[in-house]
Amino acid sequence: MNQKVYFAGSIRGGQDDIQLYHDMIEYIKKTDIVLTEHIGDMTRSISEQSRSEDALIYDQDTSWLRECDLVIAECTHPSLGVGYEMAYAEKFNKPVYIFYQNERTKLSAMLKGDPYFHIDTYTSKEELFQKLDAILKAF
Ligand code: 6IA
Repeated sequence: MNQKVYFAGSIRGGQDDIQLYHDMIEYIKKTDIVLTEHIGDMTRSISEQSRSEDALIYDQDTSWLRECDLVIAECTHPSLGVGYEMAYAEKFNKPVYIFYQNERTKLSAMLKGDPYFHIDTYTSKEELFQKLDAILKAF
């Protein structure tokens, strides 16, 4: 209840799963706080930002990663930024829960091979939400 969740999902890596991110964020928000709601915002464009805008995004996101209680990432769609965030969260000892759809992707060995991360697969949104419930209840 009221844990600060950093939700991570692909943006420039590709937004094929933006509806899924949106639904996950809305689900988590029923009981907890999502610091990164923009990930599921279907109204904003990902047109190239300037380097200074990128620096602001980096500063804000890394600050939220240091502030959050836990990280939840949907990693079916590969993203350099999400991979970076996973390593950054580990550096600050934040609990990291990674979900992906096994039939759609081969998760990077750099995530799968790191015993620090809690990694799980799912095949339906219902199953995913049940798994989210179990995590959020434990906090
Ligand atoms: O390399 P990627 O862009 O796929 O990296 C995605 C990850 O980086 C997400 O989990 C975000 O936390 C972070 N990120 C990447 N771009 C942005 C961004 N752009 N704003 C905030 N965090 C970002 C501007 C807003 C966008 C919705 C258009």
